[in-house]
Amino acid sequence: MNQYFKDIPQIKFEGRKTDNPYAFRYYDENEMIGDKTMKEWLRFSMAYWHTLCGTGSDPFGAGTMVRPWETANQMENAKRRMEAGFELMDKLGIPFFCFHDRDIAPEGASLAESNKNLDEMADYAKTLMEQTGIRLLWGTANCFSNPRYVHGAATSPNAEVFAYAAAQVKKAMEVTKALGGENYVFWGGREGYETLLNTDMAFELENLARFLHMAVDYAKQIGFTGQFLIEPKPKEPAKHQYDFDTQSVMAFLKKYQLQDYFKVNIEANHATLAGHNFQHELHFARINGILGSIDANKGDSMLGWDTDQFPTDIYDTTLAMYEVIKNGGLYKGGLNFDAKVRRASFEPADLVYGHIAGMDSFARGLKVAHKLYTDGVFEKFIKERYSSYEIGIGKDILTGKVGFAELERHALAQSQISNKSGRQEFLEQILNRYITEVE
Ligand code: XUL
Ligand code: CO
Repeated sequence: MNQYFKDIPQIKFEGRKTDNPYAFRYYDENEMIGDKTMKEWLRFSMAYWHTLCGTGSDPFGAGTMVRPWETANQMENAKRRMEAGFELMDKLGIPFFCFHDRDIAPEGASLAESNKNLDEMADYAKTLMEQTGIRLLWGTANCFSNPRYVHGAATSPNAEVFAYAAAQVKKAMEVTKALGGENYVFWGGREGYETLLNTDMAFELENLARFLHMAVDYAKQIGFTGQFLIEPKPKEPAKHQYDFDTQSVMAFLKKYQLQDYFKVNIEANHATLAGHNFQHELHFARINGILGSIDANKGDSMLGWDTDQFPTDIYDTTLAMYEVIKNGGLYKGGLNFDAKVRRASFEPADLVYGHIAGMDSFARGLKVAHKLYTDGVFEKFIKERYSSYEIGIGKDILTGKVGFAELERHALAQSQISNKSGRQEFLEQILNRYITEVE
């Protein structure tokens, strides 16, 4: 495949000393890190929407992206885009991709025509997947761009919209299954609200649960065994999004008996919009057994919206991979670059640089995190920090031997409590040392 990125060579691992901008300095897909190769740990994926459909337009100006494969005829354009996408993934050695139904095929004048376009493009994707060995990490339905979704999809007050969204998700699930997708994602694009003056929140949440139960039923019906994922995001496009963060998604799943069927797809920039950091969201998901997959990107601490930048912050990638390692890997999930090159990075080569930067940042993060983990740096400290629960009154609390009355007796008998330092700065210094020194 060498049609649209003719100037770009196959990107290979060349190590830290290389000056070649078209090479990996850290990502060596075959390098063993513990019991898995880098490729197995990281399971990189290209996000079809940003990389192939992004134009660079913003509220102040038109698109800037130079994409030599774009052409006027819609279906022809969809095919050329797809070829460009597979060529790019192939050259970068990216093993997976993710898409929305409307990314790969244009919406038609009717639902039937949209479905027909989607089938045609899914067939073409299958051919290119067979040719390259590239696989589908997840599929999803875009139930937010078309104006019909102005008030939401499953949470729209209009039952006709609920029905249309169901039909769209049904089809997207079928296509995901046909392409061997390992997961299916629900990002609640317009599932939220602007004002309670016109919103029945209780009813909307029930409808969202109804919709997701229907999806679970349909997956069983067609034998789709991929993992269902909800992607939390606190705001944008709606002021209040129902899937605010992992903790609220979990409460929702439990309340509506959906917890056995869904995990979360955590996006770094969504975590920061929710006032958390990336590691917090991953950690919370992991300790609750619902860490499914990752949308790998980063935000900008100066900007309050979803900037979807390529992830290049080694602190973030290290601490994210620390959680992935503690999770035993991502299983069916992967690291999907839900990231777009900046408006001013408009050449096709920038797509290559963006992905190389993201892949190397995560590869580096993986190496550092694995060393931190195997050296037990934080584990040992944390264990010691809670060691008062291993003996005496702490042990009695854990074994249920004592209640308030016994604890009051114990507290009254103590003359002084002594605490130990949390040593945050000391630990941050150790993290710095690992980030800069690990080979
Ligand atoms: C939006 C977002 C989506 C989902 C898939 O912020 O992240 O692209 O990842 O619908
Ligand atoms: Co995302």
